[in-house]
Amino acid sequence: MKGWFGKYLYIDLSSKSFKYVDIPGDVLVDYIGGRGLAARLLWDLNPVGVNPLSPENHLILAVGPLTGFPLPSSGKMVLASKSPITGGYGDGNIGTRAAVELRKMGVDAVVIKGKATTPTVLHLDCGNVIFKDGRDYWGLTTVDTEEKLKKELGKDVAVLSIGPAGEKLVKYATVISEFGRSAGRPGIGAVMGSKNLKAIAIHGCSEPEPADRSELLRLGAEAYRKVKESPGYEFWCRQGTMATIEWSQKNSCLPTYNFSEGVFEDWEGIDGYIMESMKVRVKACPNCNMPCGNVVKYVTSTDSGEAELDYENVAMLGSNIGLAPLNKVAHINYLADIYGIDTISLGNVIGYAMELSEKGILSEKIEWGDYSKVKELTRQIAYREGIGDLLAEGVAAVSRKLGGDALKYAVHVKGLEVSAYDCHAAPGMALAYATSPIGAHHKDAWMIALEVRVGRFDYTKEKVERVIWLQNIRGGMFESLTTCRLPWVEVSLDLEYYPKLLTAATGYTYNWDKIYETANRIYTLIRAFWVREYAAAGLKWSYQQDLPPAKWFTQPLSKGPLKGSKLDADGYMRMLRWYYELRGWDEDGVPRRSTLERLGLSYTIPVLEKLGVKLS
Ligand code: PTT
Ligand code: SF4
Repeated sequence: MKGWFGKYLYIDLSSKSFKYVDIPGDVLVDYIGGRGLAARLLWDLNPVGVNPLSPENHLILAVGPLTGFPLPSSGKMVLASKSPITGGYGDGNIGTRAAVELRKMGVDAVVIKGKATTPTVLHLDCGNVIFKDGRDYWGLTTVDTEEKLKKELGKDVAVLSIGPAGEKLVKYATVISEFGRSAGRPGIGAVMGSKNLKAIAIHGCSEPEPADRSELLRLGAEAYRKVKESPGYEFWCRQGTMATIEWSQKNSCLPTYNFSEGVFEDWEGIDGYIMESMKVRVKACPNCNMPCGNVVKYVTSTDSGEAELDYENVAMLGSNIGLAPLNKVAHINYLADIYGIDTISLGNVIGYAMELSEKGILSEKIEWGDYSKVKELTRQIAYREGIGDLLAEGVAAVSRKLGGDALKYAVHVKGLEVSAYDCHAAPGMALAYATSPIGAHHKDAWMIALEVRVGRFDYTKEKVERVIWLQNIRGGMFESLTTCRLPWVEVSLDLEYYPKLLTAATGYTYNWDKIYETANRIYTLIRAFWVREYAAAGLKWSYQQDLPPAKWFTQPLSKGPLKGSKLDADGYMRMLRWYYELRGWDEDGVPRRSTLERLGLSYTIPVLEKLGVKLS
């Protein structure tokens, strides 16, 4: 089999054993890799209803048939597991040399189960697995862990590690690599922590073999050239995702004061131009020729250092908590990276605590933009000290615990905090958040960009079709290839390259029909996984799980050009029903039997039925 290796590495931390397992060819063709393969492996291997923080939950590291090949931005990988913050499917995508090294281990995925008796570092070395004593590493930050491991194992190893937050099972702890790349918003870092797994150090030596090397190289070289020739290339390399601060402010969707507003009075203090004035260097993921990892040097009256900034980090730790200017935001970003906490959820949780404090629901005084308090809270969350222990559970859990009015201000979907686009005037983006397969995240469908062009207040079927198309391309295709989607999104690299590259890599003909069908399969399988896990927990799946936060329906924007805007509940429900119809799911969002059969997911039917799920 070309393009893929056709096997995964299965590691059991409890018994300190490992084996290689073949993956049937049709599974690879039908799920491609990355997210698709991870979703299939989780369905097959995870015991139904497993506690996400128990040894029986599986952690999956998956690459795809394009990972590591010389083509634009191919140094990405997916980390997936049953999520401790949502109880459903969770994953994240990370750009790091670990992706390339993992592929060179001669596998398409690594699957980890069990729990080590003492803190452990997994050293994956050219096909061999070494269970290294990790006690000297436990308690270290992600930066110190990576530095120490490279000193010990050599700089050829690529490292994925957790910080104190993962060790303390903070529900939105992530996995960090290369001092500022992060993945696994739905608590994948906590899953590692629950397994006593501090880090994974990888060095591989097998080279993947494409089916048609010369065609792959030709297409890759041409695509690299097109990226560089793009009119947007130079500005992208200057600001990267940070240009979005100005764009969001101008379009009134910059999350501000816990998603109460779409504009922030101090936005110029945190925008891409300020970032440029602080920039000291730029980092890139492997095989990328449009680097966007903007590293800045910051100095405040109490702190100084370097941090890698992205739009999401700055919006959530800036405007959403009323914090400016950028040097302060950069330091909080740095703390999140070294502790291994997701910046998006952190900005939500702190913003939520600030709003609850303002409304008198929390007795603790936590004021908007209070830099020292934000630093203290970030540390308390990472180490679960004081109020940090409650906040470490995430917005949904805090709102359930406090009850009453606290529920009105909680901004999340399915338990995952919302990323950085306010949706008071963006029903399509609200639908994208509400139907994202991991809980609220923008990675699957960045609908707001289209809504800004076609109209913010329409609840149309065209928007629903576009949400599904974007989900299938971004969350289905790119997450499974696995390559960065930004060459397409940001510098308009022609999408047509991807089916051609996939065909050249695998020798299997991937046309658009095949890619859409595969993406539909992946989305429906992930939905079946959620329904299965809810049923196993005694909960009935309903359309209520696909609703955006109540706040956007009930509390209109009070300022900015879209003052007075809020979502319309009837319009939203119309869109949700169209969404279900187009996906072939019933009125509660459960896949129909005929849809499961058509997509080759019949194997899910007896499992769901045994749990009492009624399939229409
Ligand atoms: C992603 C989410 C994002 S999305 C950002 S910034 W973004 C935040 N980054 C964090 C960080 O940094 N530190 C931290 N402690 N927490 C963080 N949480 C947030 O995590 C990222 C880039 C970006 S920057 C984006 S949009 C694109 N995302 C891609 C994707 O999802 N898939 C894909 N095929 N290509 C992508 N390309 C872009 O990659 P999660 P990265 Mg990240 C400091 O992981 O869990 O998916 O959440 O991967 O290597 O950092 O690259 O404005
Ligand atoms: Fe990484 Fe940015 Fe390049 Fe994508 S565009 S591969 S996120 S450096």
